Amino acid sequence: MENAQTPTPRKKTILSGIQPTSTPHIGNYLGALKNWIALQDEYDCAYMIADLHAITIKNDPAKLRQQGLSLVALLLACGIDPQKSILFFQSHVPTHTQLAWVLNCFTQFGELSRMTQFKDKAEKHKGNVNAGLFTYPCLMAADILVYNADLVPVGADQKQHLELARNIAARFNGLYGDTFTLPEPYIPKTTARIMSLADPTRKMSKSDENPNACVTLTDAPEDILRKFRRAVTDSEAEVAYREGKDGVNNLISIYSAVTGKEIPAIEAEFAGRGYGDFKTAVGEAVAEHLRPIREEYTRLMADKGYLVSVYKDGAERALRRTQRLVEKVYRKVGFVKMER
Ligand code: ATP
Ligand code: LTN
Repeated sequence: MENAQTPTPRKKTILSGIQPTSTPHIGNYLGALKNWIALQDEYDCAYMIADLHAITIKNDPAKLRQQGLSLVALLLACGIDPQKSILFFQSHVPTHTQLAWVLNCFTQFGELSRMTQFKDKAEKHKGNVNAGLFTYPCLMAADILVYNADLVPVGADQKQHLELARNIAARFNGLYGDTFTLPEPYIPKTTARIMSLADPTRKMSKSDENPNACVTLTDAPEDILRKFRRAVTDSEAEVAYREGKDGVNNLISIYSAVTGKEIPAIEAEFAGRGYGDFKTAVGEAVAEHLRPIREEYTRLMADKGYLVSVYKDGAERALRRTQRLVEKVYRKVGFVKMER
């Protein structure tokens, strides 16, 4: 007899991560986190706090711990829903490092040497060019491949790491038969690279020494306004999105992302008005957009028991989801099966 019911297609899988190195900024938010939230209904999502990756740079342990916990609260405040998505700490789920070791052995020294993030960070942290910083992309590939993720929402700076993850996966599949899904990057069009407010030729970064360069998700409204009013633009006084106007383009992208207005509408809105008005409008729109996030964050930070229950449950689910794949990989490369 024919089965009248068509099977529901499997939801596609998403995996992404963020390092707990300091409070996320609007670059992290508009480049990646906003998509994390938006994709939760349509995909099976696993979101991870990449604490293992964070120690590739020198960190104060007490600070790292505190930032890890507040990042759980902030991600929930941004809209991660633990009923829909898995939220966990990378260090709580051993399958990531179990797979990473194997992937290390399928990645060439030359490939890792070409990674621009490695070159940048090695230059910036000359006294601590550790092996973890070098093999960082193998652990990131493991994070993604261990879930068989289809899609990885990230900012543009992570594209090269994703291409490497795909290459490692394809290489392994070529040698051992179909094992890993080849992941695709999911990068927003206009906000893939939010630039520093102090130097719009450089990406906004948490580690910027200039406090006016970067707006974090928990900044007070008056600080947000001040930072936008001081944003570096140009001497033309024309709010237009075009090549050579890095500072203005950046502000238009941010304004568009938080208000939902299209770029031509923004240009029309500020035609004939000075940069002063425009910068104030962007600052106010960002402060207003972040207000509910900041309020919810403050509320959640007072409920540590809830935060613990979320990341504990997340780690358990993540482990269950990924154990079989690691066993499969270990079998394929020739390890004797561990009897339990
Ligand atoms: P930073 O360099 O700012 O210290 P990071 O890039 O080292 O941060 P994460 O905090 O792990 O590392 O980044 C989380 C997500 O934010 C990634 O998907 C990354 O691509 C994205 N991202 C980081 N900076 C920007 C930016 N300026 N614009 C857009 N997306 C960004
Ligand atoms: N390297 C990433 C953080 C990260 C990540 C991942 C992102 C670690 N593992 C897996 C996507 C998928 C960064 O944003 N700096």
